[in-house]
Amino acid sequence: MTYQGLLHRYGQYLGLPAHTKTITLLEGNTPLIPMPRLSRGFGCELFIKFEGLNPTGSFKDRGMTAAIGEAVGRGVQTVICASTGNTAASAAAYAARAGLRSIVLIPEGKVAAGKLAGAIAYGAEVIQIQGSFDDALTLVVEITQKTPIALVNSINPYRIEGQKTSSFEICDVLGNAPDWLCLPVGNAGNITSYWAGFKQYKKGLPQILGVQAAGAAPLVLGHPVEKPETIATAIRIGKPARGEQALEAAQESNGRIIAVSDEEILSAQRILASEGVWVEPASAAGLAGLIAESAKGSMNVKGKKVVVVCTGHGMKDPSIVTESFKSPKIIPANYDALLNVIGGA
Ligand code: AN7
Repeated sequence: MTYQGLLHRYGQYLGLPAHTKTITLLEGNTPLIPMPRLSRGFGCELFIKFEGLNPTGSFKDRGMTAAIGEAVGRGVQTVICASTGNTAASAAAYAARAGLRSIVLIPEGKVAAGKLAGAIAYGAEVIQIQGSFDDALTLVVEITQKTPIALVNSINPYRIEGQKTSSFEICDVLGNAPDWLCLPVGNAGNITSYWAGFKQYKKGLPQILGVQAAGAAPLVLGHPVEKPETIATAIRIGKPARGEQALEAAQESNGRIIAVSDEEILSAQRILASEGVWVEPASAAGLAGLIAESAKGSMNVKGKKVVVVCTGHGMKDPSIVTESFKSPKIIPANYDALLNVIGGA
């Protein structure tokens, strides 16, 4: 039978109320891409779980099919979220699918072009906040406590349920859990979901490496960051809602949460692209973390299976790439000019 989406495939493993409706864009079922060159470099078997290939270009669709389906089932008419961009686009798409009104709050000027455009295209009411993601989250929590508007940030437990499905898929493809799972950490919903999913699926447990951006690393510093800053705007978050659970996941799995610089993130983004996988900056943090830890000798992955989760597609944030390159050369439309500019084969 053709693929029918995550609730159809894994619904029996998810703690969702009976009233949950199936609102799907056939999310999930993303490829686990072998990376032969990177594998040789590390002496391990490395795979990218490419979550950028979900319908709206990020892993958020896994949680949104569950959260929006639940909201529709209990008669909700309007949903709201705070977002660094990907949650906004995903909420907007699933709300559109379900015929709901969606409102998204984003930090002014700090959302990548592909995400903002997505949210607008899917018909969300987009509101910019003169403040951070954390300020926006505080506002949506308050309004959903005082009105019937439903919250679809990952504080919503059904988001976590839906996002567990990625760990199930990894186990189903590999036969078992990998030895290590490396992923970016922002508001800390995803690391919480993976750990819950691996524990539930009983196909072994990976060690988890959670990676924050150095300018937005509350879980590494041990305190909230008032003014988070990073080019990886997706994870520009100073007060993660599920910070405690993220630390628990790292500790219980015998892994850790570390921080990497923006330069390390951009370098990892280039490395992935050089093997044909273009991800947005935040999504390269997992690989940046793996590179940093291996270089320090504090993570031995020799002969191990390592999955690096790439959470969002490169097309979400085109300007980060185009702005760091010189504009393509312009030549007259003739053969000699072409030959001259390419200088032979
Ligand atoms: C590409 O969209 O928080 O640790 O509002 O977009 O579960 O928050 C996005 C987060 C990693 C971090 N990679 O995941 C939002 C938002 C990408 C992301 C994360 C995000 P969490």
